[in-house]
Amino acid sequence: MNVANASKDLGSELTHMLRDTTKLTLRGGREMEHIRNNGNRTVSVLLPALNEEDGIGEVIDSVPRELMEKKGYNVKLIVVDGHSTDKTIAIAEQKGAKIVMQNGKGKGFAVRTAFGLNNTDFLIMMDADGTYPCDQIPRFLEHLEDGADMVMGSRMLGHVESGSMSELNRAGNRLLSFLAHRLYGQKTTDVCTGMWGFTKEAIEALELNSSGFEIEAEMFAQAVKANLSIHEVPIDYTRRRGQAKLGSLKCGLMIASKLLRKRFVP
Ligand SMILES: Nc1nc2c(ncn2[C@@H]2O[C@H](COP(=O)(O)OP(=O)(O)OP(=O)(O)O)[C@@H](O)[C@H]2O)c(=O)[nH]1
Ligand SMILES: [Mg+2]
Repeated sequence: MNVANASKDLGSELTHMLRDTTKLTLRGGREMEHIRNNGNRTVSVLLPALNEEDGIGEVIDSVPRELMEKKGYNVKLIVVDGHSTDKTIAIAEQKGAKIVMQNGKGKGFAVRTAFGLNNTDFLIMMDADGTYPCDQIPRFLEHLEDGADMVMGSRMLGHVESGSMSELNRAGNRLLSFLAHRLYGQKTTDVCTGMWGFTKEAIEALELNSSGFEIEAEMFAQAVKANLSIHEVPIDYTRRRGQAKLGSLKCGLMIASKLLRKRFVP
């Protein structure tokens, strides 16, 4: 081995060592923080539900509670119910979830009711119909721990199971996400997503007044206005159990109108 090669090898060895040391320090720091906060960090997993007896049990069972608890989180499972007339509440209660009855009518009212009661450090929200990947909750928490104020799961960056999203909904979502990006200058590929993560402070910063399915667009708009740090995470999307509650065209128009009003009306 000549001198030039030897010094090159030594240089690259040193670079690796330095990188590993930095990693170790970071990891060590994080672990210490987790130990310090063990049992103190609280997370709510929030499921807005209206007549979801076919999916809610499976969704609750799929929340990786043990893993989250092992990581030092205190986990609360909350179902905010829209006055379901089927077995949704009974199933959720039997599975150990806390039931909150929403004020008003519509998903927007449900989310606002639950946000108003939140007292946990983090909150992860997802549909109760079995379409969103519960196993990704820890990844959302990692982003929140790493400095995100709000995390949006993007189905457009993940895999959408055939039959889970109609062509109309897919096209509408693309159009609305494009509109949201152009109006607010913040990239989003899935402004209608149903899987979100928030810090407590982010929830407190969001001023919301939606009653229905325009709530997601409003959360995005208000988060940008409040200068929150928004992370987008790819997620897969699967077929729903039970009946959809969303009427595509009317909801699409309400979402577009919400995005425009929040941008231009003070
Ligand atoms: N509490 C409450 N939950 C609601 C209300 N409307 C819808 N939801 C819930 O909000 C979530 C989203 O509604 P979905 O019907 O799944 O709408 P979507 O996900 O856009 O449509 P799909 O892709 O067909 O599932 C589901 O868990 C519903 O049960 C409501 O008025 N109150
Ligand atoms: Mg759904």
